[in-house]
Amino acid sequence: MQLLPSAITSYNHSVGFSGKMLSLKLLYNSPLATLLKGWRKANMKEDVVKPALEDPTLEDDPLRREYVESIPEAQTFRGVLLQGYLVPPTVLEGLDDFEIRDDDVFIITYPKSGTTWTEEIVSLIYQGGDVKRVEKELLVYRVHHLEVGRPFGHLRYLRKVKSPRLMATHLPLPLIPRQLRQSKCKIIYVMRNPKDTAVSYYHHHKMSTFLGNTSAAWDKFLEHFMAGHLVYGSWFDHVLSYWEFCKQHPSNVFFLSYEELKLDLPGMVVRLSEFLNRPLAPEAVDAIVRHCNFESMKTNKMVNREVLPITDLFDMTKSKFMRKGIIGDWKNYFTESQSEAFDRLCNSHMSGSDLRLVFEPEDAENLFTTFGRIIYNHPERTQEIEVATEVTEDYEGDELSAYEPRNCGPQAFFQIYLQSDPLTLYSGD
Ligand code: PPS
Repeated sequence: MQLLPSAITSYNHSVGFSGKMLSLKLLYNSPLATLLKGWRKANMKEDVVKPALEDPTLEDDPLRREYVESIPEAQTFRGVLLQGYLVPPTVLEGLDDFEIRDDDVFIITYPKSGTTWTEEIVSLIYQGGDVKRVEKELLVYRVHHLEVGRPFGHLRYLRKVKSPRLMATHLPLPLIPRQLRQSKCKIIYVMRNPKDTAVSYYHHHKMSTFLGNTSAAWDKFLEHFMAGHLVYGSWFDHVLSYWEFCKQHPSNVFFLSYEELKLDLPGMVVRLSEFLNRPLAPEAVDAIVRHCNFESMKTNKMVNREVLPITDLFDMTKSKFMRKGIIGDWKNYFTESQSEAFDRLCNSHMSGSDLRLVFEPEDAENLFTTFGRIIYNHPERTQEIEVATEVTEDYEGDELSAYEPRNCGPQAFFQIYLQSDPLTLYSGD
């Protein structure tokens, strides 16, 4: 995952390596690693972190078992599947009590939803848009990752990072530190439509050593995605619980979508900077937009994973990290019947939610032109809902009716708002 380089570079600092000298396989397959594994296993707190293959329910679920077996050192953290490489169980065990500072900023995502993009934007917002201040420093040194880190002392390292700490995690809501669940700092949650997320994650599995460099066919991978088998769990659980959380903590949680970044990068940079109380001059916004468009990020070695102090983290012959960067690539992968089955799954998961999913670039554009956002969100929420309601009345249907079966219209927003507890939404709980 995007998080891993941070771990490697942190580890590199800690052990004094420089250059491409580390190897994941070496780290995890040396005699020392075997000893360490034995020690950890003996010291694991029961019921918090477990070797995933010891889950007895896998016996009755050969499809899930097949996936779990493909992930090196797979583990579960309070029931959610995580990769084993560079996610130390000791870190996971200490996360609940990890102290959050009021001026921390957390970027939270399901993998492949636009994490790196948002990290680079936020990092630049904190540099006032001064691109020179980030062009020689790997992103992983600027945005620190919560659960993925050096084999020893990762949490200690995070505690020492100077404020304001920019941080990131892929962990689902019930697993993040308690004080983060209490919304003690600013959180940016980024969502991407699940069909494109699945395609991007599919390629990520192929290229990533820590995900087993799988050669699984797309059809099989999609089955795993739809069943919620993948590392970091079900997309629906992840997104829906954070969406409810956002509505309960509107001033501290900004819910953003990948599609919105694609459709209006300057507008989203401004909104993010205002949310973070770091307003930018127009020239600074322009600089960030130029720096963060896909073509720039694709060739930017500070973010594109081509420069990493480890030799076998990614196999870039299988896929590039900055792969396509578009809305709607899913159409090149989903068959018609897969797409229909996926829509049915979405409808069943999303039927109680007012959160909108947009799969077609044209739909995204229409919504964006109409409402100014795809997602309703504080602080403009009230105003947007007013606008949305007016537009609905004028509309007589067509564009909006496409969303009504999913109960995602503006009226549904009122029905659902503040009714549910995001933590209980999570089926893994
Ligand atoms: S990770 O590994 O979870 O951190 O990956 P993440 O960074 O969340 O997502 C990677 C996808 O985001 C795309 N990306 C971008 N798209 C458009 N513009 C910009 N600037 C940009 N930066 C990253 C990246 O290409 C991956 O998507 P796919 O669809 O695979 O191309």
